[in-house]
Parts: sequence; C-alpha cells; structure tokens
Amino acid sequence: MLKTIELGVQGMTCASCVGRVERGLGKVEGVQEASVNLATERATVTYDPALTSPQALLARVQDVGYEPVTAQ
Ligand code: 9UX
Repeated sequence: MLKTIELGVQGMTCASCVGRVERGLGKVEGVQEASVNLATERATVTYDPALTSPQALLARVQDVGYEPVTAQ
C-alpha cells in the first residue's frame, strides 16, 4: 500500500532547485512520485513504506542541498 506525505523543503529559490529536489526524491527506492511546490516550500511524495521512510526522504532532501522540515 502506497502512502503520500508532505515534507517542508527550505532553501529553494528557482525552478532548477525544484527539479533537483524532485529528481533526488524520485531516485529513492520505493518512491513512486515526488512533486515540489516552490511557492509553498513543500514536497508531496508518494512512496512504498516497505521500501523507504519519511526519515530517508528527509535525508535525501538534505543530500541534494536543501533544508528539510519535519514530515507534515
Ligand atoms: Mo536555482 Mo537552486 O539557480 O540551488 S538551482 S537557486
């Protein structure tokens, strides 16, 4: 069963930042879809909880260079 969560993502200032975060999250095993809203500074991620976790998604946001905020 897939789950969908929203994460806060701070530090994005342009559309390329959005692309980096979406691609970074999209490469995490178990992520089916990741979409980032620059205006609201949030990412909506649909994932398989058997394969990944909110903690891993937050870590990936940090790895690609942005500041994750607690899963919301
Ligand atoms: Mo846009 Mo984001 O030039 O780190 S890619 S500011």
